[in-house]
Amino acid sequence: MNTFVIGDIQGCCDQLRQLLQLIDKEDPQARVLFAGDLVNRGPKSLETLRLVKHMGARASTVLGNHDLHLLAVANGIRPAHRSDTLDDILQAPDREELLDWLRHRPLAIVEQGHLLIHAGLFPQWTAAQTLSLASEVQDILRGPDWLDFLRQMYGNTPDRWSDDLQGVERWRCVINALTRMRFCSFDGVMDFISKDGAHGAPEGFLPWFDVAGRKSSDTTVVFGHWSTLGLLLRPDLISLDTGCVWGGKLTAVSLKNRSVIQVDCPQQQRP
Ligand SMILES: [Mn+2]
Repeated sequence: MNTFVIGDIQGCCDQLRQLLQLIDKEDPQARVLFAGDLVNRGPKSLETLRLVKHMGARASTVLGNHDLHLLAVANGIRPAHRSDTLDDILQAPDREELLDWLRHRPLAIVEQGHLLIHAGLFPQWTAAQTLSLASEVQDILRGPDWLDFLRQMYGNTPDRWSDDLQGVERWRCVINALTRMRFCSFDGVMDFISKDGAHGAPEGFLPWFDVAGRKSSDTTVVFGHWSTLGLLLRPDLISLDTGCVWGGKLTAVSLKNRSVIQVDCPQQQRP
């Protein structure tokens, strides 16, 4: 069976439908994985959420920072941002069902030997440790105290991993890496400022996946989140965010043979 992974959709549901049609032509049974950020900034977040949820067991998605932002805004924990396009979800009759479904999505998935996350990993994490840490935070998001955690989730510290971190600091560090990280220093400090491409690293930082000795390098890591990096296909990496919402493309890559399917997208937002 073939599995396709799809990058950040951000509410560009028309392009998602086009892409799914092209995938169906290749293999109507194919499984579909999403790298997160299903919603926000694009025009049709509600339709996108409904579509992916409706795909049921055929599809899986990991949570991205925009998906978490939706949960925070819907619960009055974060103010809506000027460029947010989440109102259609917030006013939908099925909003609670959709938000509840979203909250139960994982932060990391392993499939066919590939590790799927939204953004990045610390260099000292193995693939197995990443899954285990993701599962700790998933349990919190799915548990009775999830709103308490969401209230304390935002913040840029601690910005380096330690196995000794406990409680909220531990979970915040994990979720920031998995859903926000782009650059990391040689000794494992996350940067939260630069959104540039691989050559725009702040002094002393480099793309998280190029840190020497990265312990997850024996597993192919698949991720989105980084539109200025674009499509990157390496033996150890698949980077999928090709800037759909910014007028780039929406991309699917086959995990079986790495064939690439892309749909052109009209510009919905200005950087
Ligand atoms: Mn993102």
